[in-house]
Amino acid sequence: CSQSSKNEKPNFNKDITDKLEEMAQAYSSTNDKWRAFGYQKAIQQLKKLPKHITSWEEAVSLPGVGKRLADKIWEIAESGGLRKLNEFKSSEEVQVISLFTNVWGAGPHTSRVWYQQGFRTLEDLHSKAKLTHQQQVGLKHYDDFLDRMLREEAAKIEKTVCDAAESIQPGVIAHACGSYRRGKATCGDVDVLVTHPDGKSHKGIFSKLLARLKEQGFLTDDLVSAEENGNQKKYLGVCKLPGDGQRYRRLDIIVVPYDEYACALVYFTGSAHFNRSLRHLAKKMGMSLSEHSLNTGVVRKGPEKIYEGTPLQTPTEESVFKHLGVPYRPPEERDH
Ligand code: DCP
Ligand code: MG
Ligand code: MN
Repeated sequence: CSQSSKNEKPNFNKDITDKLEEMAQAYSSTNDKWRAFGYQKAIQQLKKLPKHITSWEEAVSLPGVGKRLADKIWEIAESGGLRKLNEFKSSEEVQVISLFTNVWGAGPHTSRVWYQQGFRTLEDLHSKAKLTHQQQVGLKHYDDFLDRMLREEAAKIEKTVCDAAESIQPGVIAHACGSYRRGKATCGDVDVLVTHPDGKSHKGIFSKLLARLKEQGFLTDDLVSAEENGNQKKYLGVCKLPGDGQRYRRLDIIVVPYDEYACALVYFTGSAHFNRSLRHLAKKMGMSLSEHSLNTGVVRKGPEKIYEGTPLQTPTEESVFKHLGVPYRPPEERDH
């Protein structure tokens, strides 16, 4: 869906901006927003240049680029590498903070605070850190949550949820979206989208479905037990298939009204990158796309929406693509 990238100018300094991008990434992972911001500004300047950087002086003359950043730009231009980046990536701080940000429910801010409090290992977090409920669950299942499951296992999880939903409300529609629907060989979690074609029976399903799955011992921990988003309800939790040697897996369940189904299906199928491209496209056409609807006649003033427009009829995914004036893309082709 990256039609817009065709119109983008070529980047003659990609070797440099790629490395600086990594630096910015590393700084934002340690929550050093100002440094990350400085790098981003330099990257923007470099991308605008009509040719590759040829001297240190040229680098330092760019707006927002000081002597130390110019040194780095010139080091990459000359040698192709950046020693500081390698040192930084192997530094204890970056290693520990990335260990901590992999705890579900801990972001870069919390991870940095833990580092500053002197914690260095998961055992330190377990015994000394003040953890939220989510972080406790995240820590307990640290290895399982980082492990991606095969799509065959995701299919079994999908079936467990679908069978329970069908037993509560016959005629229900329940499908795994996300990476599973995109046909990926492995999945980080399972995202089951639930609706009912009669337009009203979805309402009673959410809490009964969760209660049923807990009764079965299938759901083991809640991360977010009920998040209301307009007429949609979302559950984030943990499940485990019956039998020996099964691992704990992340499961998301989203219940939506039938008139929002197609937009929700597009959204939860993703990828996140593909969704951004579609939203960008909608915006260019004076529309706006969300997990709820595709609206037309949207009025924006700068980045702000001053009139949110009116929802178009979107009975199917195909209709969403059609309104946006792009050919239908099957889920397997929505990774970019
Ligand atoms: N999504 C999005 N923007 C985000 C997060 C999610 O548009 N910031 C949408 C697109 C995703 C879908 O929700 O495909 C499901 O989110 P997941 O985080 O479960 O991502 P995937 O299922 O695509 O990948 P994974 O296999 O890692 O779960
Ligand atoms: Mg997923
Ligand atoms: Mn998910």
